[in-house]
Parts: sequence; structure tokens; C-alpha cells
Amino acid sequence: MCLALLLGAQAVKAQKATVSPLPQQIEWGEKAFDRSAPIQLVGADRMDADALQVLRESSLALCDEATVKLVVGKVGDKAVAKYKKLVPTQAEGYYLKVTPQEIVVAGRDASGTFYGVQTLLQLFSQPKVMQCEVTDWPSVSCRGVIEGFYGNPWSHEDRLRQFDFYGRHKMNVYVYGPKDDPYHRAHWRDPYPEQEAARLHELVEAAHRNKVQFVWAIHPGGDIQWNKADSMAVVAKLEKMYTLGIRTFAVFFDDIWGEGAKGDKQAGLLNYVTDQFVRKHKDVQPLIMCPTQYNKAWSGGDYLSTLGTCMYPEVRIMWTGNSVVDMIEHDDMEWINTQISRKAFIWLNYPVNDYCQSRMLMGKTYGNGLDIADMVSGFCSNPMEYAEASKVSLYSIADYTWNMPAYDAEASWRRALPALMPTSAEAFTLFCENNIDLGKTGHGLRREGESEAFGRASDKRAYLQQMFLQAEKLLADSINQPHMLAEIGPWVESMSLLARRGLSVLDMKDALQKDDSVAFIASYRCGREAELAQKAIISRNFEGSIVKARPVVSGDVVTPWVAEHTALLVKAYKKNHAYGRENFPVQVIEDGQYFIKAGGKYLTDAQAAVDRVGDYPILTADRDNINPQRQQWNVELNVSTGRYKISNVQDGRYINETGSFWKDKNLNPFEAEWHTYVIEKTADGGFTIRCGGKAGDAYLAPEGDRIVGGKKEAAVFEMVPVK
Ligand code: LOG
Repeated sequence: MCLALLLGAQAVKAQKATVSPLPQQIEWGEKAFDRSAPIQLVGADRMDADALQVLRESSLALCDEATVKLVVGKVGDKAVAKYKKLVPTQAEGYYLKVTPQEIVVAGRDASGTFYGVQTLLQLFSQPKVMQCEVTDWPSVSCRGVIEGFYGNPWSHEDRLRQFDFYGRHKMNVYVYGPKDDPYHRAHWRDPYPEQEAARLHELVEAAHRNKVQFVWAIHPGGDIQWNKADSMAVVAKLEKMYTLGIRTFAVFFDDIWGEGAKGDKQAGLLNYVTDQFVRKHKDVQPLIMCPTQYNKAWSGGDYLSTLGTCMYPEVRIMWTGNSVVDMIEHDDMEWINTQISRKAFIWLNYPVNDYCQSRMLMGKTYGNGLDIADMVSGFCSNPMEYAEASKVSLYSIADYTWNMPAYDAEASWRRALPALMPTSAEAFTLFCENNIDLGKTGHGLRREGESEAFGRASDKRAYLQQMFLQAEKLLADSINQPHMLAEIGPWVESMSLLARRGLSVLDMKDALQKDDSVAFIASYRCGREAELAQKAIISRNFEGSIVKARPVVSGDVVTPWVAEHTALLVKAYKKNHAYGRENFPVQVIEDGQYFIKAGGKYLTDAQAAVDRVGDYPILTADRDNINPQRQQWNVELNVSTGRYKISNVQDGRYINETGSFWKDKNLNPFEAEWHTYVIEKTADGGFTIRCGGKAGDAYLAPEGDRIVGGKKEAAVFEMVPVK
């Protein structure tokens, strides 16, 4: 009895549809009817045309006469008059109720109605439609996307699919500003050629059908002259764009220097455009502008306050946060809003990857404050040039901006993956888990959680086998998911090859343990082949492509693990085995012990026993026959940097980037990033030693009786193997 009740309860629960973005309020009841139930639409004649079209194109069994009525309308319509009080007062809000007899969708306005219908369609995604009552409205008034990256702009089809997605996910703004559209930036004065203009017009209509405001941005700051002619040129261009149906406009001044970057002039132009263009049309929204100082790290002087005081208060000002790439928090908003005397319009530089093109940013969207809804005039995400792949993050941006207090980054991400790739959810999840972090970049943002399961796995082989298998499954799913696979395909292929390399590492390890050199070399060659195949993959490798990326998968976990373990195993193998060595890449200098000579003198660890500040090896003319090891140096390839470590055979001290030993044995342990060198061979068989990594790229060179770092000119050393 108890069990049956429990099962019953679970069965009911399982029918609850996922509504995304999460509604502000939702109450569930029992089953209302099957989703195939015939439904009679009431109020169609007065209903919002876009909502009606969405309904008509849906799988709902609409018919002229049925027991279940669907009543749709917005406040003021007769059809929904009796629900008026239940409709939330916020713009774009809606009230939705499902009972066995009737479905009501009552919007505050046209967008509200449209969003109510979108929620309804999500309820119909389950075989059994549940009774429920939804009261819903957005946290942020302008929610969406700014196509604002460098690189290949999205295609027409990409954008059409995006608008559809925004409509379904209740995002209402799209800002058009791809850096590499010449008519946006480089040739901003020129009108679009007729055909391109026609396509833009088509886009604008598609956006509007989805209740998405299409904002067109101009980027004139690179070469603008602060004169009447150029002010008029801006207005003239916007007038042209107006004829394509665009009703909201933006002016960008990001990433420029010199004359164009002057705050007072920019403010003057924005006011001029407001007077001469915006206010002359009854249906044009206030302007949006992207300042030159668009993040706190780049702010200074009175630039921002000048914009704040001189520019009409209705002009919205964009802001990326404390730095170019940053997540936004409460205190940050307080700071910028005070500077500009208005609520900043957030331009979130995530998941954009134009500055880390080898990585796909498929992780969860986390780090933005849940308490900033009232402090922003808008919140837009700048995505990747990979439109479909960006939807993983955009799904969450929609969630976050619609219902900010309830946002749960992890949960939202977990909902996004199967929603986007229903036919290969498991494989796609594994793919995303391995494509999260950006690696080191100038912007400093890192994303946690990459390849966590690999790190945790005690059975690496099982994990790598899964990785291989799921990659192959994903590739095969291009039949169902052609658009996603067209974008992530190169990364998926790379993941498959990475898994093969990982498996080869494990095979090499087994072979080494068994002393089976034939198997070792065979496995090594397998891995090497996969590595070369990986290196040959180029994304967007077509004629005219602006960015041809070389995919890196799990660039901070699995990829370095494979590289390091391969190198370590090769090193260990070389110690005891001769067979097949010719398969390994030729090292500039083989690992071993060497005399290092300059000008005929021997580099000597003369103070070998003393550990004093400023200790350094010196160059001596004579061989040390009493302590020969003081003149012998271990030169070995460091597997994590691919550069060489040089340390003394006598006492193990390493030579640092200044040509000396550690300052303090305990304070200065060996760090591969600092203390490894690029060794290169000269034409006459000598060697040069150059710093690498964090120590920069200066050379080591003799000076008096010692060697010093920081030299521009390469000095030539002899490296004589110790017999
Ligand atoms: C650009 C943007 C680019 C992004 C990330 C702004 C306002 N401008 O550093 O076009 O996609 O950073 O590389 C930017 O963010 N400049």
C-alpha cells in the first residue's frame, strides 16, 4: 500500500515538465489531460499574432470544438477579463492556469501572452499534462545576447535559430555588433549592399516575431572626426537601418584609441543622435552606448563621470565589470552606477572565446550576483562565434536574467545539456565536462570543474574508454543534431583522439612494467599517430574564414596529463631499452650528464657545500679531479614545460634564470615554470641556453668568471657528455 502510494507519487512527479527559465511561481496539481487531447482555442481573433503562430505551429491538437478550452489574451481583452487581477503587474508578465476543462493564458502585454504560450508548450512536452497555476514575470527588463565578438560573424541561419531560441527562453534583446562586419565598424559610413540589407530585414522580422528587440550597433570610433559631417553620417546610417525595421540602436566606442576615445565628444555625439534621430521617430527606443572605458580596470580620469553628467540620462551605458572578462557582483554595480549616474547595461564577456579560440566554453555559467536585478538596465551575454554551442551558456543566461533569485548555475547547466542535445545527452555531457576552462589568458578568467571525473577516476582506463566511445556516439549524432555537430565536431574528434592517446599511455605503462619493448613502442606509435592527427584538426578551415582555431580539449587536465605521462614513460624507457628509440622525437640534447664549457672553461659548482645568498657557479680553466661531479651537470627535459632543467650532479642544485643557485634552499624550491631552459643547437655544434616560461626569453651568457642571465645576445656553450 505504502509502496504503491510512493510509486504513484513518483509517477505524478515524473510528468511535471521542466519549465525553463524557471517561473517565479508555479503550483502543480494532478494530471489534467493527455497532451494529445483536442483543444479548442478561444480568443484567437484578438490574440497576439506571434503567440498565435507559435501555437499553430506547435503539436497541440487545436480544433474548432472540444471539451478543453484554451483561452488566450492580454489584460484588456474580453477573453481573459475575469483573470485580470491574477496577472502580475510587471511588463512581460503572465498568468497561466491549466485545469482539466480549461487552459488560461493571460499576459500583461503582448510579450507576456507570448511567454505564457511558451510556458504552455513546455508543459505539453510530457505525455500527461499536469494541472498547474503559474504567475510569472522577468527579473531583468532587457535580457539577451550581444553578438559583439571578433572573428567569423554568425551566419544568417545561426541568427534565425538563435531568435527562435530566445523566444522559447524568454530573452528579449539581441544586439548586433560583430566586430568583423565591415558595415558595423571598419566601413561604418557605408550602407549595406542591397542583398545584405534584405537579409538583415528578414532577421529583424524574425527577431520581432520572437518578441526580441533587434538592436543594431554602429562602431564609428576608429576613424570618426568630431565634426558635423561625421555626426550626420552616423544619423544617415541609422536612418538607413531604420528602414529595415530596426527600432533600437547602439553606438560603440570599445577598443579604440586616440581622438575617437574622448568622452565629452562621444557624449556630444550620442546627444546629437538622440535629438536628430531618436526623438524624431516616435517608435525608436533610447540609445545604448558602449564606452571606451567599459570596465573598471581600464577606467581613469573623468571619462565615466563626463558620460554620466553630459549624456542624456535615457542613454544606456554598457559595462563589462571590473575587467574586460569578469562576472558581475553587487558592489561592482554600485560603483559603476554611481560613476555614470544611471544603471549600467551589462555586456558580459562570457562565453565569448575570441581571445582563447582553441577552447570551447561549455561549462556552467556561474559567478554573477543573484542580487543585481534592480541595479542593471539590461544584461546581455557576448557569446562564442559558435552559435549553437553558445546555447549551453545562453540557456543559463536566460534562466539567470528571468528569475535571478532562484538561479542555480549547476542545476541550470544540468537542465541545459539534455534540452539542447536530447538524442545524445550523456555523450554531450561528457563532452561539455571536458571543455570548460580557458587556460591562462591575458584576461585571467578561469572556469572550474574541467574533467573533474577524470581527475577523480581511480580507473583512468575506464574513463578514457568512455571518452572515446561517447565522442564517437556524438559524432554519429550529427544526423539528429547537424548544427551543433558542425560546430563542436572538430573538438569532438580531438577528444576522441585525446582519449586514444590516453589509452596508449596506459598501454605503454603496462608494457614497461612487463619489460615488453615491442609492445611499448607499438603503443607509443599509436599515441603519436593520434597526436599528429589531433594537431591536423582545424576548425572553420574554409576560404575566407577569419578565425581558424586549433581545438584543444581539456587543455588543463587530460591534455597535459597525456603529454606529461608520455614524456615520463619515454624517459623511463630510454634508460633501459634500445629497441625502437628512433621513434621518439629527437631531443636537442639527450637527457644525461654533461660538462658545460664556455670559452674553454668548465662551469663549476665551486661552493658546493655552502648555501649562501648569491651563490653561483663559476667558470674555471682546470678540471676538478678531486670532486669531478662539481663540474658535471644533469641536463634533462622537463616533461611539463618541454624545456630543460640544469642541475649540478654533486649536490642537485639547479641553475636559475640569473645564472646562479637558489638564494635560500628552503624559500626557493625548483619551479619548472621559472627554472627550465630552451636549449638550441648552433650551426657549429654548440648550444645556446635561453630562459623560458615566467623568466622571459633572455639568454644565459658568460660574464667574467661566471654566467649571468638577462642577455639579449645568445652565447655559445659546449656540452660535452660525461663518459
Ligand atoms: C571587446 C569584445 C570582445 C571581448 C572579448 C568589449 C566591450 N569589447 O577587449 O568585442 O569580444 O573583449 O575578447 C573586447 O568587450 N575587447
